[in-house]
Amino acid sequence: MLLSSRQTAILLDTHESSVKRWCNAGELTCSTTEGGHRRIALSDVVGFAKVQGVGRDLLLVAEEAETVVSGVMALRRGRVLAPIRDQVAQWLLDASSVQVTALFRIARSFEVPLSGLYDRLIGDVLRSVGDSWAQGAFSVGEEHRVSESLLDVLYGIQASLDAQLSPRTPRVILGTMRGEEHVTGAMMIRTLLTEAGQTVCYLGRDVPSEDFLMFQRKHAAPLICLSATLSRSPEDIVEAVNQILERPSTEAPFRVAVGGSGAAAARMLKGRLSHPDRVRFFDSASEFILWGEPFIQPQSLVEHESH
Ligand code: B12
Repeated sequence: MLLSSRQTAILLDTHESSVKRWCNAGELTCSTTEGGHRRIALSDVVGFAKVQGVGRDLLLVAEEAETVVSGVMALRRGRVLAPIRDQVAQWLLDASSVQVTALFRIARSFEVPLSGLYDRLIGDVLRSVGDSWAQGAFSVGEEHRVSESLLDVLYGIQASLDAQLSPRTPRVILGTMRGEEHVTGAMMIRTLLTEAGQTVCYLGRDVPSEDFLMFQRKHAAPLICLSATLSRSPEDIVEAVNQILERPSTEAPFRVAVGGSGAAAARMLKGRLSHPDRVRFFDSASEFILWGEPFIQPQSLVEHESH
């Protein structure tokens, strides 16, 4: 696989001018296109990184660099290649969170949005894990191992984002609905909101409806985010949302965003919601971030929605 000097610079965590200098000095092997652009083999970049001790993340995935870099390039175009999906599944199964975190950082430095990584790459990985489990090819322990490794990655991302944020009053209350143990989707939304500069009141898994309300009241938060997977029935999701909507929205008005694999089926029952205008269902994290973009810096989520 051949890389440009800019791509090489990103992988080596350095400036393009340094790459050009190393090429000119013959320290980094490169060829030149007819148009005069430098092309550097990924294997040479990895070799250089090892010798010079540069490119921390590249070194962490050095053995699988081809899979990672070609997979990241495809993700930039919105595609998930099978080799990177299988590699991430294997790393999660091996509890190699460090490599997955390095892959995330590499993808981020190539401008793959975090929401895209979650929806496409991690979504695909977990779907294939879920299918294997349903077919009996994956044990419960293996499924837990994968989820816990992924949570390690997500908590790491959360901690690094928290370090860059000055805490403010939370504007978003987030958790999984009552009875819902699948928590990775909610953690993903937490990191995305934090990345967007929001302080999130995160309640984790299996949260009773009244507790979402309690925290909404405490912080006068304009948004409650609920995560629910296919393991919850659509009727149960709608009932949980209705319990939350019971509170009159005038005191401290708020909306409810429902996401997770259960959201699509629950959306079909939207007519059963007591205040459908205050609820929005999301199929993906990317869609949510797109919807939320205008309110990310802003006065009020509710104001934004009513415009
Ligand atoms: C890991 C896993 C588990 C782990 C969860 C560990 C954990 N700490 O989270 C454990 C082992 C505990 C588990 C338990 C169970 N599971 Co399970 N599990 C999964 C698996 C493999 C992955 C789930 C996951 O994390 N998905 C990844 C997230 C990223 O996807 P997502 O939820 O759709 O979220 C994305 C978007 O929807 C969005 N999003 C998510 N939340 C929100 C919120 C908002 C506000 C917004 C805007 C967006 C948003 O962002 C995410 C990024 O793309 C799925 C397989 C699958 N296909 O999903 C099965 C799966 C969901 N589980 C299933 C089942 C059946 C169960 C159990 C009932 C098994 C059992 N008999 O005990 C229990 C139920 C537990 C409970 N009460 O909740 C079934 C559900 C199918 C069904 N119709 O019932 C699935 C589909 C597996 C299968 N193929 O059969 N499970």
